[in-house]
Amino acid sequence: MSGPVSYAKDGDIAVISIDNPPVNALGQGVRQGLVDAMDQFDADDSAKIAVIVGEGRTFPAGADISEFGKPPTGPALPDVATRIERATKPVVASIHGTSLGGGLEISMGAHYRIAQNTAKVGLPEIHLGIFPGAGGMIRAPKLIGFEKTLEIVHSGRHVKAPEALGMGLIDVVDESGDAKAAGIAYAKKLLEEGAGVRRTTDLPLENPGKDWFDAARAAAAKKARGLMNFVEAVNAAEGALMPVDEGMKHEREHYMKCHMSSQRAGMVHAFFSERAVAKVPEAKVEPRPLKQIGVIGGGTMGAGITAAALNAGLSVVMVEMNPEAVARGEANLRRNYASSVAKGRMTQEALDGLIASKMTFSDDYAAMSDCDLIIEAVFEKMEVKKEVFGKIDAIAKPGAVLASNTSYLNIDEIAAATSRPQDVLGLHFFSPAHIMRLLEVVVGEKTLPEVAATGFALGRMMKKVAVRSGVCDGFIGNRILAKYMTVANYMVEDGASPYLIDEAVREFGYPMGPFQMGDLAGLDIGYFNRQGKAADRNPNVRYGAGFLDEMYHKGWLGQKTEIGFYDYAGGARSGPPNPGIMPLIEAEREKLGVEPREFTKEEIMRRYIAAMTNEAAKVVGEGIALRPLDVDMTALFGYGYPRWRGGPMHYADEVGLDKILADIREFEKEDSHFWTPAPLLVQLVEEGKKFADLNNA
Ligand code: T1G
Repeated sequence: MSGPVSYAKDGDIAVISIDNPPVNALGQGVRQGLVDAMDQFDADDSAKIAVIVGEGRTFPAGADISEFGKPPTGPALPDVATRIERATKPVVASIHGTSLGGGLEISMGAHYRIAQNTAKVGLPEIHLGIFPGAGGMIRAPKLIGFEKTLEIVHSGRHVKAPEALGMGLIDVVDESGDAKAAGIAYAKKLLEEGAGVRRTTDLPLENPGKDWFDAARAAAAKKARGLMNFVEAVNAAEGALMPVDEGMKHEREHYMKCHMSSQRAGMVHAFFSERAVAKVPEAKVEPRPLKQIGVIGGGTMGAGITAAALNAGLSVVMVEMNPEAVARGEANLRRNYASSVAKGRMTQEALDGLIASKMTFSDDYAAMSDCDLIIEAVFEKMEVKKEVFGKIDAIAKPGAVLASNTSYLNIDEIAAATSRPQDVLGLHFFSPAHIMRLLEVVVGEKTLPEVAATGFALGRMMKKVAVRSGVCDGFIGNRILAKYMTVANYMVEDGASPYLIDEAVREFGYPMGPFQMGDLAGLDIGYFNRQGKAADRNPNVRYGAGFLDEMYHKGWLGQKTEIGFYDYAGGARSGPPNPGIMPLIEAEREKLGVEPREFTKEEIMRRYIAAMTNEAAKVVGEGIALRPLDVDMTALFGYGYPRWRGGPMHYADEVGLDKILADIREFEKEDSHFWTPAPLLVQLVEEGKKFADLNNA
């Protein structure tokens, strides 16, 4: 037998090995190979028992996701699991590494399961917009019951072998580190004991009743955040109570609804893109070593970056202006761990120990002279940044990487304030920096590849999704954000209520709307930003922020003042609309001479998406983002874009670039300054291409 599955003998034991690196995904060749191996095993009279094992680092980690969306090729995975189960002699699955999704489903098709104690098993399909669809919803309940099945399916978590043993998902845990030898030894033991075929689907299963399933559906719908697979998984699980063939068919029907959905396409795009963002030109360059970093500023951002660095195992020197500010910085840092301590995830002693062993606090820049990387998180003003970088330049050791956490300022200009612009880059963290996954690595004109590589290395250590960005106002994320926020403001002036806009954006799948987000971030930030740019403002460009300036002057800054677009009386995190907002907006419309008109939620989203897509296309066209997928991951991990829509560029492909361009051209008639079509968008439409074509280039 050739191909990724081999059939060998160890005495009267058939050893069926899967060899499809890197993760032994169950692609067509593996599926066919397993069916052939089962046929050979059944026909092989000298074989009394079979062991299925993965070569290399793991048992199969699931279906081959890269086949999704392509025409299906047989045999189908559910039939493979069933073929294994229907073997006429016992079959053992010997698991090491990760047995996930379809990998666990074929293990459950086997009659016995042994796992290395370091192995992890799970059904993570929920993260791909689907649920286990190769008999997993039929067999798992028979092994561990409905409740636990839904818990591991809905969480998608990796279950460590000892826990899986306790649940009954596997039969034996082995510590030898050799899955093949352990599988063979277990098979021998089973033969000696006279163990026979033990089909999972033959096991008895108690019906918890319709009310139980209805309650499970209601609970799943709550967790789903717009995804259909949560409830469909519960529907499929009911198939476990049916005769096996009928149950498998039932599971398949519900599974295919998810598999064929755009939600699945979005989630799979996110899976691959999350990994592809790391594939940057600098990825092959050796980064500089990182052990100790310096953080300038102990405010929200600096304390968040410090916590992220500590969690990554780094030592940190935090520098503030004076002893009082240093004390506040330490308090801010400790506050980042408060909920971990309160919830018992970390003891107070462990936190004190971490801070004592890894932290240095100082009000003197010289304390950072031995740091491998120094990052500033000070006030967002060019003069301030330049002064800080001049001071860093004076004390940093040769070869230290100098980073700015600015969210929009020009990195090249900041770098020019030092004698070593080649060592300077932007590391744009998102607040709270120890929680938010996105890190924009901003590569300046003179930044050396090894310096950029060090930024990515820091991202990896911190488990961030690091996206490479070029230099422009706002980089990838904030530059695009500025455009869709502006269009939201324009719509408010033209007649839409901010509450309707927030609702439309939430219904699209964002956790909050743009005005809720403004309240959360603080409306003074936008105000100062507008003030800073006032001198350069093009008078032909519509302003659109008059009502926001009015709010600033009234002190309605959002959550921090307990009133903004919404009322946060008593420090609440959400609240009813501020009754003063609509009169304020109406007065502004009157001042501007605007006759307000009706907006539907659909129209709101058309404009919102058009603004987002157009700016994103400019960001890609200008080479600020390497590929459309880099924009998608920025939006997902930094801006709350719904993962199941894949990202703004993936979604634009799905809507149709021609449709979006037609919208932009229609809006351009009203305001040609704001709505200039992106050259890349025009080009792609003319060539009949999609953004996805640029990802694959
Ligand atoms: N299919 C295709 N490629 C895969 C893959 C898969 N299932 N899993 C990983 N890869 C690629 C990945 O893109 C990367 O490629 C390389 O392998 C290493 O991955 C019917 C239908 C196993 C825990 O959801 O969670 O079964 O970037 O960098 O950090 O019910 O990969 O090197 O080119 O992530 O060591 C269910 C998905 C499938 C598991 C390893 N299974 N994989 O993590 O390495 S759906 C999953 C993972 C299913 C049935 C349904 C992780 C991992 P490249 P990596 P890692």
